[in-house]
Amino acid sequence: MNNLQLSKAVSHALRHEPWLYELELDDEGWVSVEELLSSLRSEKLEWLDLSEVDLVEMITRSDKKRHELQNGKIRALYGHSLPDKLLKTPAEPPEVLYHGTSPDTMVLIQKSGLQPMNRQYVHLSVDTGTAKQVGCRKARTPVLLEVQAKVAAASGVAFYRGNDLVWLADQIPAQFIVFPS
Ligand code: HQG
Repeated sequence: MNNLQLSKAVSHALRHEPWLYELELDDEGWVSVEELLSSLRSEKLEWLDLSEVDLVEMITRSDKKRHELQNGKIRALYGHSLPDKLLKTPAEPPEVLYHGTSPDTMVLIQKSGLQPMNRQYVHLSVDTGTAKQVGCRKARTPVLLEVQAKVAAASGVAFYRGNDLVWLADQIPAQFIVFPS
C-alpha cells in the first residue's frame, strides 16, 4: 500500500473537497469510515480492497498526525479549506507558539497579522523545529515568528488544539507576534 498516496487522497477528501468523494462532513469534520472507504475503493485499482486496517496503518505510519479515526468515523485534525468552518472548542494555548514562513510573507504579516489565507485557521507549531519544517515548504531559508499565545488568548484571541504539535487560531494580530530582526 502506498501510504503517501492514500494520505493525500484522505486529506483531499477530508480537508478540501469532500463533495468529490460524495462525502458530507459533520460540523466537527467527521465522516463515516465505511463511506470514505467505499468512495476510495472506486478511485484506484490498488484500493479495490481498501479496509479500515489500511487507514489505521496509514495514520500510524505517517510522519505527522493528520487524521484521527474513532468509533467508525474519521476526520482530519487540521488543514481544512472547506467554506463552512468546522466547530472547534477553544483551548488554553501554551505560553508561546511558532509559525514558520518565507521572509517575503513576513513583511505582509507585520502589516496585517497572521491570517488563515486559504485555510479555515492559522496554523501554529508548539516547537521551533516543527515550525521550521513548515516554513521550509515556503522558502529555502524560512523565518521563524514567535506568537505570544497566552497573552493573545487573555486578550480574546481564540486558540484551538489540532494535534500534539499543531495549534490553530482564527487570526493573530501583529501586536502578539515577535518578528526576527
Ligand atoms: C501565510 C502543513 C500573507 C503563512 C504544515 C503561510 C502545517 C500570510 C501561508 C499546515 C498572512 C499559508 C499549514 C498574511 C499568513 N499575508 N500571507 N497576512 N498570514 N500568511 O500552507 O501554516 O503537511 O495554508 O505564513 O505542516 O504554511 O499539509 O499554511 O505561509 O501544519 O499536514 O500564508 O499544513 O501540514 O500557507 O501550513 P498554508 P501553513 P500538512
